[in-house]
Amino acid sequence: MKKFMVVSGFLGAGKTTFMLALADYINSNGGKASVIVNDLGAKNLVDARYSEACGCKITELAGQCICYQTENLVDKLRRLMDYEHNELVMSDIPGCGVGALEHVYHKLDREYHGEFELAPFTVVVDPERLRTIMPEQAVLNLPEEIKYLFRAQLQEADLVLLNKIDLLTGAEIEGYLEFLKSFCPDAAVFPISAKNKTNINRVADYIMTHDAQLRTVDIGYGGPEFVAAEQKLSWYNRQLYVKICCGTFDGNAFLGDLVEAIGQKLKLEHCNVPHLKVFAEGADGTSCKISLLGVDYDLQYDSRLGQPCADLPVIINARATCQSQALAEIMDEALDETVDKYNLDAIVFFTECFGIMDEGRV
Ligand SMILES: Nc1nc2c(ncn2[C@@H]2O[C@H](COP(=O)(O)OP(=O)(O)O)[C@@H](O)[C@H]2O)c(=O)[nH]1
Ligand SMILES: [Mg+2]
Repeated sequence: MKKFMVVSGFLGAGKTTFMLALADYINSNGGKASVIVNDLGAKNLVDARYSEACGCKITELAGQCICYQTENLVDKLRRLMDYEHNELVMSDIPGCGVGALEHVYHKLDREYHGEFELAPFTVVVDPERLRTIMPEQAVLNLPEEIKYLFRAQLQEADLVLLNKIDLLTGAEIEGYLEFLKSFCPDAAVFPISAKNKTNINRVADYIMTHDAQLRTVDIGYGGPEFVAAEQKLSWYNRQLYVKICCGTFDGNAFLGDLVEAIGQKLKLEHCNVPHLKVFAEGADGTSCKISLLGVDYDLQYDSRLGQPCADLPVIINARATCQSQALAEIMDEALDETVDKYNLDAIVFFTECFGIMDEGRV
């Protein structure tokens, strides 16, 4: 069997955490599964480095969305399936992405018919963001236009995973499931916690025993609602190196303060950052990964450095609702201030900042 699965879902919904949990479950139970990490921008993005730090052997597919690099995707799938004998290969798409049902599944079905078995098209959902399209119409600090993405992503799903149930009560879970079943009548719906690995076994069984439905869904791809939503988002990727002239510094605290400073500055400018990720690997092989899912939330440490550092290579990825120019300025200011606070020198060796509609990246 050579199954391929796309994992979609909004920024910060838990796609990467879910793929790592599913691969770990399958690999620990006598199977073989592999993860492709897809995002926009140059290589060396946080998800890829963090996945490797978690012990997951991944394949990075950077630059553009997988929707627009089918030949590259197929090369990687052939290697992972024919030479490395994976029975399941999964790939996420950038968290603002929609259209992979047509541009990946239907395209593979048309142009490589029969070569790959397509597993259910899977969409990971963050309950907090889902509330904005539920009857209660929760107001989060996000542009209205973004709701198009939440709806369109769900419309494509064969399998919907209500994630982060560790943060919910039983009654809340029931309420979300009821909504999802009515909104996505053609999809199977499972509640999971990717972080705590709850129900990953049930999802694995479902994926390995079901195929994609290959429905034809009109999500208005490229239309005015699509353009309005995508235009709200900017992408920012930076790699830098910080070092202290003598002694050591607390790398976990430094990175936390850097994320706080970025979040506060964005908030002052009435902007938001649906997903800000920072990653740094220390000399002892331990790493610090921080996620911030919006300026109104607390940052989360997904891992921490094990010892004080003399120097530290850092990767920052932000997916923000902010003009790219303003975002670049905020990033520079936040870095300068935090570096000063810890008496560090910083050498920035790579920065890219682009609006999501630039350069035809989506
Ligand atoms: N509480 C909780 N947090 C989660 C869960 N899954 C993911 N997260 C956190 O949500 C943040 C974003 O997750 P990530 O997998 O990077 O999202 P992605 O952008 O969709 O790939 C990280 O801080 C994760 O630790 C979950 O099941 N429960
Ligand atoms: Mg991710």
